[in-house]
Amino acid sequence: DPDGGSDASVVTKTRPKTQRPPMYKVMLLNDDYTPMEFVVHVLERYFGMNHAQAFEIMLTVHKKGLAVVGVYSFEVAETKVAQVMEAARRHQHPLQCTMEKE
Ligand code: TYC
Repeated sequence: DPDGGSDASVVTKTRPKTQRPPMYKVMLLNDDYTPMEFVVHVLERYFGMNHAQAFEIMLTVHKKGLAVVGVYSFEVAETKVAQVMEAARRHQHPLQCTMEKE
């Protein structure tokens, strides 16, 4: 500083934005007809839950109307939704599974 004044020293650290892929919530919706045990089975089979976890989440959906059952990349979320909807169709249950960007 040629004038002898005091320079305020401010250190700015740049933090490069790291790109993370968007994540998607997979949700199960309640209905009046799908048997509770079928929902528990779906949660065990496609979402890797143990029986106690699956039962708990099923009850949450039953009471609250819906619940997030997992968060995945787009492709994985799409596959989970398709698997659940196909299992519901095969068994002729009206169970609905949807995904939404987090
Ligand atoms: N409400 C259903 C019943 O009483 C059970 C159920 C739970 C259905 C969760 C769908 O996503 C669901 N048989």
